[in-house]
Amino acid sequence: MITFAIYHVPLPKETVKSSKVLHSFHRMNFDYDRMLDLTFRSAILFHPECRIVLLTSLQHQPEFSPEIADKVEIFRCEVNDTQPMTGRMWAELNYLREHDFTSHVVVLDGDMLINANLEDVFETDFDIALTYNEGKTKTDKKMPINGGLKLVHSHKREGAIRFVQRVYELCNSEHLAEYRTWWGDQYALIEAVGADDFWHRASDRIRVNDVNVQLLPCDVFNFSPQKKARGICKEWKDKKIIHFRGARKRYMSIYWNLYLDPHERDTFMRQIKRQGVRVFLSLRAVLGLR
Ligand SMILES: [Mn+2]
Repeated sequence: MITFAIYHVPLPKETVKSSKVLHSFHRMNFDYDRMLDLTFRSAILFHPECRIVLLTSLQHQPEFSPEIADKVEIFRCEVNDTQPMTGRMWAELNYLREHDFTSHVVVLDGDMLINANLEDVFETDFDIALTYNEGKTKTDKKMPINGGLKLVHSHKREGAIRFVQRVYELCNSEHLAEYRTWWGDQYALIEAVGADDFWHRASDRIRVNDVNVQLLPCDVFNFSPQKKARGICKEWKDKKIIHFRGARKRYMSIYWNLYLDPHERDTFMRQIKRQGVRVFLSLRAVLGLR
């Protein structure tokens, strides 16, 4: 079983205005509630038994579509909404501390679509898995580990919590203070793993202070299509998770409508048919027909 947990707290206008990055996204007027809804629905599509949890502030009153409204669990904690990166790490840390660990936990961004079943990833015995990008861009060199996805193994409570606690502390430390609204978690992640250990690793399994960190390639597990519309003109069947980072957010809903919504409808029709057969069989039994 997997629990999918997403952090989302609406940002105060002043915080958006004061950050260059946030300002450039928010000008595009993305429908964050719709995106969040689709991330959860995509998780259910490939994991019908999963739990879905929204990590949010004490005040936020989220609204979900009828498809998932009854299923979403809300986890509240006190967060500083003017510092979204530290706020998120704080909420994730608190959630892991409270989680009963009867399931694995996938902590993910609300601009992602789950595009495959992820159970087999957990056959490897890691404490926490993170996705990396070894691209040649300056950003990839500085921040090779993406902040949008963390996978925590249900057998590995202590190690995962220790690691996330360390990332939170780094994120909140003075030398990263200027990145608390954006990038902070990614700087903290590579610092927690150790940049030297990362770039000189012998395999994708790194041991950090007794914590087993599994590295997974973004190309499969946290894939970002190219920014132009061409990026979604085909279905990415071989990608496990698709991340509509930055301006790609505008294509998330279109991708869902084109490729995942038909699956959701098929699943729904199958359920109705199965229930129909059950009703028919019980009627037949009641009436004593053969
Ligand atoms: Mn994202």
